[in-house]
Amino acid sequence: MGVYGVRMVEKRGVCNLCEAICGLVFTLDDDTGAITAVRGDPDDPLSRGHLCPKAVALQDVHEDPDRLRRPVRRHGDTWVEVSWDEALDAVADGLARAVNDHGRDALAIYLGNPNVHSLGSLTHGTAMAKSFRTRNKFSATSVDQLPAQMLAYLMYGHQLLLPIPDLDRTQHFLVFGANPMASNGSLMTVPDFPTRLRELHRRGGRMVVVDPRRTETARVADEHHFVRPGSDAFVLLAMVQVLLAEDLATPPAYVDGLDAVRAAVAPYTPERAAAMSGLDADDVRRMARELAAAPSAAVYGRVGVSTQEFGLVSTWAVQLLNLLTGNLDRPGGVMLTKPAVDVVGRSFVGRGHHDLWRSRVRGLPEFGGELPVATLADEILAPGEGQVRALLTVAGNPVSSTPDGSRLDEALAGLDFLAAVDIYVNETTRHADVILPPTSALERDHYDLVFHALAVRNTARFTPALFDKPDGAMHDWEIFREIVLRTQRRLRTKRPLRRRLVQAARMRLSPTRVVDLLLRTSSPRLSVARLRKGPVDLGPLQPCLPDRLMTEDKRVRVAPAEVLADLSRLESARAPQGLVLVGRRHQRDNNSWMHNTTRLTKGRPRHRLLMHPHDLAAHEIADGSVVQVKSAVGAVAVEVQASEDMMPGVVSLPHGYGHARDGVRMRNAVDLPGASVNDLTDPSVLDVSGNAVLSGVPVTVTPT
Ligand SMILES: Nc1nc2c(c(=O)[nH]1)N[C@H]1C(S)=C(S)[C@@H](COP(=O)(O)OP(=O)(O)OC[C@H]3O[C@@H](n4cnc5c(=O)[nH]c(N)nc54)[C@H](O)[C@@H]3O)O[C@H]1N2
Ligand SMILES: Nc1nc2c(c(=O)[nH]1)N[C@H]1C(S)=C(S)[C@@H](COP(=O)(O)OP(=O)(O)OC[C@H]3O[C@@H](n4cnc5c(=O)[nH]c(N)nc54)[C@H](O)[C@@H]3O)O[C@H]1N2
Ligand code: SF4
Ligand SMILES: [Mo]
Repeated sequence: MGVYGVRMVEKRGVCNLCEAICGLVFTLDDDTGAITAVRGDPDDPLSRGHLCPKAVALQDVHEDPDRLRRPVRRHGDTWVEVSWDEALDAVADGLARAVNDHGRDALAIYLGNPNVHSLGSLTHGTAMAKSFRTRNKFSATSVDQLPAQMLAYLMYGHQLLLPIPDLDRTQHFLVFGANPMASNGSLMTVPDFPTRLRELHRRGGRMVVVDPRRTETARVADEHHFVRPGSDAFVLLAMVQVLLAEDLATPPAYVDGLDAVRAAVAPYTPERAAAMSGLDADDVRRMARELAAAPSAAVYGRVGVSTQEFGLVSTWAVQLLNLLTGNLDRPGGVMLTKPAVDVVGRSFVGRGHHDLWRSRVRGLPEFGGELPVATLADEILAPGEGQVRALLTVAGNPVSSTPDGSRLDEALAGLDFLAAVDIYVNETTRHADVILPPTSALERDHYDLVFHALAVRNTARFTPALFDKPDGAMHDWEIFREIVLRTQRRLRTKRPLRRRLVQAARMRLSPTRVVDLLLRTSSPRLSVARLRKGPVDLGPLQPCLPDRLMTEDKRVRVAPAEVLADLSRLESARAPQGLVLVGRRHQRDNNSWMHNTTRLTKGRPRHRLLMHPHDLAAHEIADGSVVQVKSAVGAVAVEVQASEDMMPGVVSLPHGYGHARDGVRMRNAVDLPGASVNDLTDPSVLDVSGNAVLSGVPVTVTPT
């Protein structure tokens, strides 16, 4: 019984918005079923009661009248609700027509970020994507963590063998290009970073941050260094060079290629790093020595390190620092996880492969079956055999999230057919012929297959849907199943009947059933029924190398040829003249969506260009004025804000804004169109992994 005689019930749930995967407790009015409160679950062994403002906004998304609940078809500029049957048939017709008329590669697919946050996407969405057998598969991976996955594949033998900072035990945390105070961590599932950092300080540990902006994380660090965007490789390699030159390296026995590393890093001295990066040579040397001297240390690099011109080399250098200081696989260092459902060990996710085929227009190599999304517009626009004619996007917004979004925006308008599985009309799905909206996150069962495998502690949690599936709604996995079955039926070249039957049977198994089977056959043996009683703590990360390596000889390849070859490109890098642009995230932003919840958007606008006062003065720009920011590919008008937190020479704009195109306001935003930073980022410049370069973009800023 609650207050005023209103009957309240509490239900466990989860926030699937970011990688922290916080366990939640929802309070519901038992009579109306309405959510009356959301709080962090204090009994959750991973998130320990944490939540951020976005969790509360899950309710806003759920209740948002602009969230699509029925499939819609576009008629000119208007959307018409249609039945599921009509919508699914129209999608299958459109996709199959492209394949029948122009071949399999004429159908492209783009998988956006929320796919990794939905159980149904992982169990059924990836199977759907595979079933198309197109070479034109794209995802948010290549605007995010592709260098990390490629390097894990090259060094450790599996794209998801990603060593995770053992944050709860480390004594020294060295962070390059990440802002976990705002992002809550990435490739490091770490709910409640602020408390965990306080604990680190309490046990005498230190955090050092290297970032071109004095971020929320830099502010609470023991030491912060500005770094010129894109120059991390010079700093990181110089640190490796110091470790080796000063005989401070203590690598494990199971590594191959150390001599090649020694030779490769020899030219990268702290003095050279200083000239390129703006850090002090003595600081670089000291940082290397302190790393070697720390009882335990974890070096961590994230979006700022991977979405830049030398993403793969920088990511490699981060791994080398951990490995050479003996911190790989050491408590308090960086460790591999052992989740209840071991997606790596059980081959739920493949090891990866590289360069099995190349993109048609630019000849860019695939990784793990995907091509760099920076070239999606080329594949749509360039005529010829294999041209993309139809596109299916799932939970993505590449017009806002990938480089030169404006060009992609134009390209999408020219497609024969575009279908989207999405809950909003956004900058991308507005071009769709049909949008298929799945149930909301609160209407779905969840078990986190991906982020348990990237977490700072081994735990297992299953959360049943908070609300029943409403009448006339479909779960995402049901939509994927129908797309596969209906499209296959229409294809002229059919796959063998047996394979189709096996596939159909698989697609009929619900995600919860799949997870249950996986849990029951894992060690320790768990089940969905067991986890319905509450989450299970499997303890801190455990040493497991070299056993867990997936290379054939169970040895780490520390000098992959692909990385060494890219050093020649690094050799020719020049420190940029003029201003460069970097991105930023705010705790109350979530990539390109959720700008339509007032709870998250009220207050001062956050989409301004930050610029150092000296730079403003040098360019004769007044604080608060509207400026034009121009790059090689485009220009946007934004308000500028003076900020001492910026490194001089660097300006910062958050991504995910730009919600009005051609004067049309999208339904994923209320009153703050802002400008899209990806109208400035340049798809012609890529990291060798194929990852987009979103950081260190040369720009000019002029008064308007
Ligand atoms: N310049 C610049 N660009 C960036 C970045 C940057 O730092 N700077 N960051 C990059 C990174 S790290 C990422 S991950 C990408 C993200 O880029 P994307 O994945 O392309 O885009 P999101 O903004 O995450 O859009 C997700 C869409 O999914 C929809 N959605 C939400 N929940 C669901 C659901 O449950 N089911 C379905 N079907 N749809 C749903 C939302 O309506 C939204 O339109 O952006 C990248 N782009
Ligand atoms: N609130 C919130 N949380 C999120 C998200 C969100 O949109 N909002 N998105 C989620 C997603 S999809 C992801 S991938 C993660 C990302 O998680 P993080 O990587 O922690 O997030 P960012 O804020 O992008 O941090 C990148 C940092 O790199 C810095 N940087 C830019 N260029 C360089 C460079 O060349 N060198 C160095 N050393 N630093 C550089 C930037 O100033 C920025 O501080 O966050 C996740 N969590
Ligand atoms: S940190 Fe915030 S957005 Fe991320 S999972 Fe937790 S509550 Fe959700
Ligand atoms: Mo991301």
